[in-house]
Amino acid sequence: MTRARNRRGSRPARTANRAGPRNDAPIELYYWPTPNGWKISIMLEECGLPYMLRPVDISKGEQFAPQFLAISPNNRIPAIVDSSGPGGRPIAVFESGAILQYLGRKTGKFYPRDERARVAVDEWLFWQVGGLGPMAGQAIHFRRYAPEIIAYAVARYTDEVNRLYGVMNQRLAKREFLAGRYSIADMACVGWVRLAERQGQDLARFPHLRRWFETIRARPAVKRAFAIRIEAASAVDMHDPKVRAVLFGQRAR
Ligand SMILES: N[C@@H](CCC(=O)N[C@@H](CS)C(=O)NCC(=O)O)C(=O)O
Repeated sequence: MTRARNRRGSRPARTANRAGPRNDAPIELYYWPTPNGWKISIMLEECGLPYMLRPVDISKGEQFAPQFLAISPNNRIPAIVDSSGPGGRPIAVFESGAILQYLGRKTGKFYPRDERARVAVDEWLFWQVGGLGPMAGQAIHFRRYAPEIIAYAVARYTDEVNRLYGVMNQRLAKREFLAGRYSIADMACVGWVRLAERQGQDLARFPHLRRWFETIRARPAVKRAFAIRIEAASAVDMHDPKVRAVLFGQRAR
């Protein structure tokens, strides 16, 4: 893994209080600037939680490093390590949806406690991790990275993402945010909508979705999360055979 970077500046490492020592150590975010990575940087910024970036250069295969696999056995970012986990002991969490729910429970923010409201957030969160993310990912793959243009695959994934954008657009016609109030479900989706063009989608055709996107993009925390630059990521060439060999054609190890 590449050099860690302190995102939120330094804070007093520990503050004693009557309940005993409090651990203010930053949450470690194993990160690469992609729609799945952004979900968690957005949530950490929104919650004002101190965190430290641990960039994982997925173009170089750092996601297969044994230290990373111990945290994220699916060799995917994002993952977090929270040294002040349940019972005051460290916890590692992988899968973006699980991380968002964990941080929502930990902070009591953007993940309502009321059961009806929570079910609505869970519905849209699972809709994203099981639908929008994988379909948009495939659309981008077949439109930009496949070694040959396979018309059927391009149409299939572009159409499916189009359908999913339509579902969001309709939902947002009557609500400000996907689950009513701004929540982790919106944070899960916004990074994918940010890349609409790469998925062959035109936001002008989805006015409610566009309004939602502009509203979220204007939030200071989201601006900060989207502004994080990882130089090595900007330099990745997806046509480089070495990068392609790492990212594509992965099989069981
Ligand atoms: N279901 C996972 C998906 C995560 C994912 O696909 N991460 C990508 C970056 S967006 C990754 O780490 N790719 C590394 C690889 O393909 O080896 C989640 O929601 O956390």
